[in-house]
Amino acid sequence: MNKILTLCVIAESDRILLGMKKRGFGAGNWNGFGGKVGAEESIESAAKREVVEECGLVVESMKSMGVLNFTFEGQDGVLEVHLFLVDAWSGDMIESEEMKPQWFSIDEIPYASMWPDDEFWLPSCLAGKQCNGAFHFATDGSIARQTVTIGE
Ligand code: 6OG
Repeated sequence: MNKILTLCVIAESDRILLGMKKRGFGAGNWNGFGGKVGAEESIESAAKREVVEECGLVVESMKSMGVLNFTFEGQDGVLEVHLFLVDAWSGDMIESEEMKPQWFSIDEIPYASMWPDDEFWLPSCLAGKQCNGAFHFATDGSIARQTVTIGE
């Protein structure tokens, strides 16, 4: 069964907000904010809901940046992750049960503590380029195969 998820990258010209995932899938990694799209909601409203739930910020403006498909050796199904770049928000940042948010300089993105696919698309996403791709993960968590297409 395919699962549809969202991933929001919250960024200004020189810094990016990442969250340390405290529990569940990807715990111990810094990542953008997002999660599963509910049966009754649009992908965009799920993306905004996940951001406010996970770090307290209200998305005021975001741009659709592409879709990343993830598959895992020995597991059925595809994680279809819809990517958004958030460039305007309001509200106060909070730590949630799921995520501890922290700003990082664009020059000091902690790729060593992030999903290994991020380095292949995040710089382009931050530069405003569309990112579409597919990553197949081996059982040891490394990337076995990948295709990434970077647009304008
Ligand atoms: P929950 O299942 O906890 O949301 N996600 C990934 N993000 C990156 N960068 N790489 C991956 O490689 C990912 N797999 C999932 C989607 C999980 C959150 O983590 C993202 C969601 O934002 C495998 O609700």
